[in-house]
Amino acid sequence: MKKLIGIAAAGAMLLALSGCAGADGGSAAEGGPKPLDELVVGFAQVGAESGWRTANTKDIQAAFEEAGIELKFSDAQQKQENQIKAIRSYIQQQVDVIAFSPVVETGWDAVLNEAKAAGIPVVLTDRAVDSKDESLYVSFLGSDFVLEGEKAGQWVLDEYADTTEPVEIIQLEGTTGAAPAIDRAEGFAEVIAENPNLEVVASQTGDFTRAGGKQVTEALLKSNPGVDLIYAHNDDMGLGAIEAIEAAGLVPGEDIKIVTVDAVKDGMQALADGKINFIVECSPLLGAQLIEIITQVNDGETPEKRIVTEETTFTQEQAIEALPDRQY
Ligand code: GYE
Repeated sequence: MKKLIGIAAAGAMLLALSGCAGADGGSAAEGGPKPLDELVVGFAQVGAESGWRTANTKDIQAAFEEAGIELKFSDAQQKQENQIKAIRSYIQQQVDVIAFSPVVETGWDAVLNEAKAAGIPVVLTDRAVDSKDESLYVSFLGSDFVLEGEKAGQWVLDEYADTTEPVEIIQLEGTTGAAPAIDRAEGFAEVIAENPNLEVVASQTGDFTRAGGKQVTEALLKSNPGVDLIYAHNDDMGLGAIEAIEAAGLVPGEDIKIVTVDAVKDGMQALADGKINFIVECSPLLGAQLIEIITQVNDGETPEKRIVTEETTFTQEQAIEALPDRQY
């Protein structure tokens, strides 16, 4: 028994001495915490597909600047292969921490195992990965997308509470396979199922872009002339839908109601103007919290595994009130 304890203690000591940054919990790099101005973080961003993403990138870059931590930043143009390449290059450069927002949920295990083997902790920001092995990342910071979908669904449920007629809904989905597209569809479907009159008659991806939202809406308006409401997984696709609706000679917000997610400035303006009817907020301001996680990892502390962003919803009146102070 004594011997066993001795071996265990020796093992623990060895681990402590090696200072090996286990991806899980991630102790600091060898020799204890580094001064912040010596830390290097690689960030693999999704792209620049939306107003949300632009605001997110700006906020992250500003937070690093303020903290005095070096940021290596890459834009994957919404392609998983580009993100994987960027992560591999960060591993090769032996950065201290890798952070990324996975464009889709699946297909990350191989590269995340490479990061783990190299002793580089990984932080997920904004979007989740669909991996059974939670030791592949130290923390996931971002919104509860299912809840966002539920909030959108709840507004629709309330809006049509007294309707006895069928309500035709078009859903503009985000990027196929992306966590926010999957979860926002799921939360919405669950809630509107309470009223059998509410029916999603068509659902297609607009890839979270304005152009995508416009193009899909143009086509779907032709095949679904009786549509009552559009649920767009982000503001940009909703803004594209507005263009398509107006081009078809209809009035957005009246002839066809629109519900979106994000609450970026352009979306909020359209809500204030009555062209969008309701927005569920999704905050892109993740920079400060990301710095906090990185600092904890550097200090050898274990950050929270899941940090959920706090968010609200906006009606037209609330948008008018909030717009003057909106940062993004
Ligand atoms: O809602 C959308 C962006 O992942 C939460 O991605 C993010 C989503 C956001 O393109 O506008």
